Amino acid sequence: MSVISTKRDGDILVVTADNPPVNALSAQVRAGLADAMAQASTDDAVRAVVIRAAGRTFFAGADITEFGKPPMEPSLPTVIDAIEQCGKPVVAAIHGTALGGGLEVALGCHHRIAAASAKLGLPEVKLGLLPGAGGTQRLPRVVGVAEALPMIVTGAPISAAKAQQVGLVDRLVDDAALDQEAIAFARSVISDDHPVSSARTDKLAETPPGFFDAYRTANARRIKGQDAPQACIAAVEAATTLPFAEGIAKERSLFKSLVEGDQSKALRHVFFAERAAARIDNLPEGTQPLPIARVGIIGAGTMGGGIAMNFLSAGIPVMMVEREQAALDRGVGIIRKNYDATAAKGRIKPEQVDQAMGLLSTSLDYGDFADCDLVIEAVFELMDIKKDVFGKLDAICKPGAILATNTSYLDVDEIAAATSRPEWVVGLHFFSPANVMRLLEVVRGARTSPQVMATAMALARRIGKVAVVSGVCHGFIGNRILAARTREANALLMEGARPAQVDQVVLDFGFPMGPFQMGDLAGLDLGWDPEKSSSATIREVLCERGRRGQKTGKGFYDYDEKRNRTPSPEVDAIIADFAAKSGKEQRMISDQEIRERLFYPMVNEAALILEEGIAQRPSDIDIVWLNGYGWPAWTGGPTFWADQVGLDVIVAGLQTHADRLTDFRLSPLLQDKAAQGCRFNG
Ligand code: T1G
Repeated sequence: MSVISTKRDGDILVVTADNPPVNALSAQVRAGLADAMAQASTDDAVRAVVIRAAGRTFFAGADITEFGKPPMEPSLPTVIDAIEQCGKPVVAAIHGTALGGGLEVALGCHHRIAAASAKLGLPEVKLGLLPGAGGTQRLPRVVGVAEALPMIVTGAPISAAKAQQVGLVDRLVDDAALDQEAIAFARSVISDDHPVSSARTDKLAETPPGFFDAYRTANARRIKGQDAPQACIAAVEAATTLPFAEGIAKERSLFKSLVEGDQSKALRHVFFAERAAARIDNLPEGTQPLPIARVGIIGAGTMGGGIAMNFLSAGIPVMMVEREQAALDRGVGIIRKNYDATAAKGRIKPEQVDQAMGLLSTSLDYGDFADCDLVIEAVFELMDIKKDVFGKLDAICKPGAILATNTSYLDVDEIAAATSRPEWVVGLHFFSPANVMRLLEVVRGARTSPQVMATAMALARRIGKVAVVSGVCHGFIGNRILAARTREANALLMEGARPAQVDQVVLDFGFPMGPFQMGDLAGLDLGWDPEKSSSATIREVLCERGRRGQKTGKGFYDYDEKRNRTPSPEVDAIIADFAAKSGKEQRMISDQEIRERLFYPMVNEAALILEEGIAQRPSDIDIVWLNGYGWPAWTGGPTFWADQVGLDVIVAGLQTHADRLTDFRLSPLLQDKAAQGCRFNG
């Protein structure tokens, strides 16, 4: 099967790419395109060219698997130059997702026809790169800098309609009519009077003065610490200051430095890790997911309502049950409010809100779960309550219904044992806010059947979640590693560090928040019982003093009416007093020690999780922390970052701090890998 084929349609040469699954621009595809353009240029009977793709999409970009390997000719820029300088009109027929190098190929064409459902984008920045085949120089000339820069710096695709509106696409057509419309369009632009020169229009003159500095300032926080967005801005700015050829040279040199850098290696790791996470190891051949047509949810609180929205937005009917009407009404109100807020931002249409809300049924009677294919409980995080709920569900739900718990810590096997159908019990650990956070831990009980696992993973994809399989342990993958960090953060306070210093180390690492800022945001009184509180921990003392977090205007920090946080002398005194009573000497602690004491135990916990078979592969742990806890993606996640630091360095650091670490057991797997000079990720 040839990845590039050509066919004459009268005086039009139709060039078709066929390189499943996404027509990535591999070396073979590039060579085929180059040959086709040579054929078009030299054959006088050819008056115009259409470039199209078979399968689900136009070229979805360069072949990411080629990065990091010796480059193979012809390069993509060379192929695109051949298209642009063909001397005859070349028309791109775009369907699916024209992304990265795929859109750059289309930009080298003289015209672009798009199916109405197509999307177009330059997502290279998400891989720690920039469009390296002319995109930073051609796109601004076609659509103007104001439209081009956000597309390149955010990597977000635009719809075909928006592409037409900004001049990126000449014509929108019905999906089914794309091929013939593209050929007809090509025929319509054939002209003897003016052979095609370069396709480039030039909207650069529209660039407002000071545009780039204003953009840098407005986006400083969002792109802090990341090489690719900064390079994207520099490349597009070069388009406005340099002749085309020099701008291309600037783009190439920036691309070269990015592709060889650690941040792009990390982000390419994340790209493949996210796809690997969807795979369930050792799934028996032929295991098929079950159809899920109706979902039941117990609990209309923050979690229950957020979970419900995932299914409603995916067009899956939901039956939501609460114990009291008031709680049910409140829950429905929150769902509607969330949808209305999203619609107000223009992210969904009002009719989509009505459509989603129309799929929601409510009841006070568990009996209404009888026809559900899946029921998810989001009740109070107490084992006795969970077991009681599952006992009831077991009696009510139809045979073959899946019973899922949203527990974030508890033993899924113990919950499953409360039913007569442990094979049908699974953990679906959503992260709050459940309608926003992409991560879903799919917790496989000892008895959970492969078909239930396959169904849960397929459903996760259907509702737009990034799902990771976890085994059963306290806290599964994410929260177990979080607990390791929290233990050390608290220990560091007792030894003399202050909340703001610890948080700043985590912020400097690239997280959006530090552990104590997170605690204040979530509320320090989560799980705190005033009746039983006995000043046993700093957190209890803070709660007893009314310092329960942002919601009370003070927690580890003091908050003003705009919720700006400032370190609190009262908290420092509480910590010092608590440490003194505990006989802990206070000392100055360096940021480096804080960094090692927070992150190295997390890596060790990741190794223990792998040893115990809780996670299927190291990169799954990265996906959990990237999508559930804000680990900066440009460092790849805990295991990829550990590989970059060196496992030997991490083991040595853990041994240095061993006598200060809390509840610590050095992972034999980590030790062995370090001793053998191995990495987590191959
Ligand atoms: N190269 C190689 N393989 C790719 C690929 C690519 N560009 N895109 C997808 N795949 C594989 C993917 O690993 C998976 O493999 C299968 O295809 C299906 O993908 C010079 C330098 C197109 C929106 O960043 O966003 O161009 O797991 O599961 O959910 O300036 O794939 O089945 O073995 O994601 O339907 C820029 C990346 C590259 C687009 C489809 N392009 N791809 O999503 O399927 S850099 C991108 C996607 C570049 C130029 C620069 C998505 C998709 P497997 P999938 P999907």
